Amino acid sequence: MSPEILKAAFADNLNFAVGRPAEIATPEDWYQAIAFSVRDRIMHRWVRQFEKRNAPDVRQVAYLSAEFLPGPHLGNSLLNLGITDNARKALAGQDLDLYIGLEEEPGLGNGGLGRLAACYLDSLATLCYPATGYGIRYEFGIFDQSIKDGWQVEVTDKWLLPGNIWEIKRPNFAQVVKIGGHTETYTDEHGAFRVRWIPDRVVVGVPYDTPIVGYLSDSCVLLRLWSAEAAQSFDFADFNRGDYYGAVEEKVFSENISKVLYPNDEQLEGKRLRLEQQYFFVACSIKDMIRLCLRRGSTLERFHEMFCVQLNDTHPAIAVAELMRQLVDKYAMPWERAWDITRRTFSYTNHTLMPEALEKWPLPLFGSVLPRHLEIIYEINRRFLDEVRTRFPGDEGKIARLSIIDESGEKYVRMANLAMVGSHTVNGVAALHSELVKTQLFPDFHDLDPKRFQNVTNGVTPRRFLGLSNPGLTRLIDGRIGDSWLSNLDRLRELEAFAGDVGFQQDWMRVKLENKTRLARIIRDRTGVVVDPSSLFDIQVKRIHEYKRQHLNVLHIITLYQRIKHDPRLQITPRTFLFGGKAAPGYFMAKLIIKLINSVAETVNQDPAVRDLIKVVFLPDYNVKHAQNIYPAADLSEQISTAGKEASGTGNMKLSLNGALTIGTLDGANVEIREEVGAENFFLFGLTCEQAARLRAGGYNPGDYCHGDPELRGVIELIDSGLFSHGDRDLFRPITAHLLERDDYLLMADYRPYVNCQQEVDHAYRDRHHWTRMSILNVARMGKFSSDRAVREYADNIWKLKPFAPEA
Ligand code: H53
Repeated sequence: MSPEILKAAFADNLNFAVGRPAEIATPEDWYQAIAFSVRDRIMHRWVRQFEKRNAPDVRQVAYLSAEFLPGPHLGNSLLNLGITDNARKALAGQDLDLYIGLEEEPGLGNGGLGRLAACYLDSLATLCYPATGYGIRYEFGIFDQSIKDGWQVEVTDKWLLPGNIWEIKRPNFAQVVKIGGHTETYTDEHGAFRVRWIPDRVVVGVPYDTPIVGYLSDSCVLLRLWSAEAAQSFDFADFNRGDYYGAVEEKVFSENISKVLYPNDEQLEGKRLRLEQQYFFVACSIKDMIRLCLRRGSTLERFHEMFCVQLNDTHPAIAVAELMRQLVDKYAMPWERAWDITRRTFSYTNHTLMPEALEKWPLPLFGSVLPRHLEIIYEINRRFLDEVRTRFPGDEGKIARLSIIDESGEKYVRMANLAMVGSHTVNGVAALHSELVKTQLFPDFHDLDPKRFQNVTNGVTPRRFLGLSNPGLTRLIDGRIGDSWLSNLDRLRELEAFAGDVGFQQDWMRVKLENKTRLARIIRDRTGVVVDPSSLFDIQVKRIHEYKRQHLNVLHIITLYQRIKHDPRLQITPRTFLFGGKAAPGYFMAKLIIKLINSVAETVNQDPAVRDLIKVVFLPDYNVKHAQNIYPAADLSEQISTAGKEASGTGNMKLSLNGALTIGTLDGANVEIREEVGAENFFLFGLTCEQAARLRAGGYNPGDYCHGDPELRGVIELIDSGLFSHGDRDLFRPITAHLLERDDYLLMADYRPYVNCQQEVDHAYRDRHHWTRMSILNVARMGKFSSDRAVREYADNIWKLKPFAPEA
């Protein structure tokens, strides 16, 4: 696509789509004109693929996810189309990056899980797999975070306010969804006993389609997000009676379903609306697949040959019961046949071992929203438990644990058990996690059928997280090994040959310094804190959660502060500690940790005795867009969760891919990152998962660690002294008391090994050539963590999916 053609396209769209002549066009107008031009090119590919996608023998994957976090589209689509440079030329002197930066991101997810879904769409498109991502078009995505007086303040997200050029509304594919009510039995015209669901209300799901273009691949996948609308805009009976508000109520009520994303990451919220959201998008998606299957002339007997459906965590697990309902109630298929098709259709990814994240719904709530599904789940469960009883006669404990219904106290529907029973395969998201899924989470299911368990270690797209975010490093790598590595990340290995090359190391350091200088400017503009780009950038960006242990990082910062105060001549490697991440609005401890970080920052940054040796920054509103500026500037990546708690992590991969060295525990994918990059290029500390379990089993007493370590005691006392809280000795007491009395996440036990390991980091950074060599080797050995590898594993081992043949 030549610059001239693009120039003409931009001018056309400015005139005819945006309606603003160039003389008066604002940067927002230009953004829109460029975005329309890019969308046209994506649509061209999408339309060209039509026949391939609709060929009778094409099987496709439907990726069902309550969250997608794609990030801004424009920059990435230009990159994937291979037209960034020509777009720049076409704009002759105008600032393309300014326009790219204007785009609001769709924050339709909380963190790792939603971003993973977006990376997988990028890879599915790049590798030419036929795929659709199905989800919810939340009107309000994840809240924007601002910081007031050190506390997190949530501000509503308004991503749709400027309009969304990338989506196309498809009212002709709308689906009607039932909710609530009751069921009744009847006899059909053939004399068969049947059940029908009489709902309380119906809602219409309208799909909005966003095509996602692959990297230099000629291929697109579809992101189809459902928006809830009222079945009728007004209830005319009420309206005619003059009850205007009553008439509008129904509309508002219906539209509530897709109104707002629940802002909890890994914490279940047993709210009716959340269950309705889950059912809403699942029901629309399953019906959409049935429509497509029938339209292609296939019978539903072959549904599982046309579609494989991946359940991204338990949020869409109700799909198992919904497909059964459709096949049995609507299409009158015998139960056994329907169950066979269902089991062959679904596979389930587990993303967490945290008990508070495992979804379960109180039976009365579930029954009042989905009365027919509850009956179907009882029947699935009855048949399943009969099988279990024949294999393990008399083992009532096992039966209770395997049952989809938790009957130990108040009764619940366990969504993970439903997903397990209804899927042919379950996978964890990192090698360690997948082992723990077998041994800790689902040991009884594993006994029953070990073959069903697989591992697919997560991956991230190198296009967005290196090609787009870090153009300096991308150019440097291109210069040494050519440019095809972005679609074949294993080729980064070729960089190993240059790890000891002093000239290359210098270039590498220069790029890192440029990235840090850019981030320093952003930090200054957004927080007012001035940081030195030549200091070590020590970065922890992720959701705020006690298990991720941002407060362990803070304990280290206070340790250094204390040391500097005690010894005014102390020399340490100057460091900038950078934090970013949102806390769930109802998660008190996480919000207090944010306040603690900001309070320590305020004290440390202003204290002249610190001599600028350490700076602490909390960068507000961590999201995909901001992450793209942060990863390239990191020297050190903090991956310090309690072993056994982080399922995988993906930020760990993005940071290492950008040349940060990791300080981390043997948790999640850290284990595999360390295996790949080499133990000598990774700063390991802390208890292993087994050691942690043993410690807990032996009666863990966190207070002993504190009292036995004067430096740690000093740190806790300093927090309790009110030094960081303007004399308020109680403000942070919930944190310190928890650490001394319970310490669920073993910070006290891991403190000393962590602080000592940080000392090694401090020494290592002084030898900049050696550090840079390690950094190069980290990048060179990250090939495994491409989402292309992960998606191929899903396609080959779970979905049995073939890519489209390349264009002739
Ligand atoms: O999923 C990521 C993992 C990460 C895990 C995260 C996650 C959520 O973001 C939300 C819910 C959930 O159950 C898990 O915490 O470790 O990398 C993608 O697999």
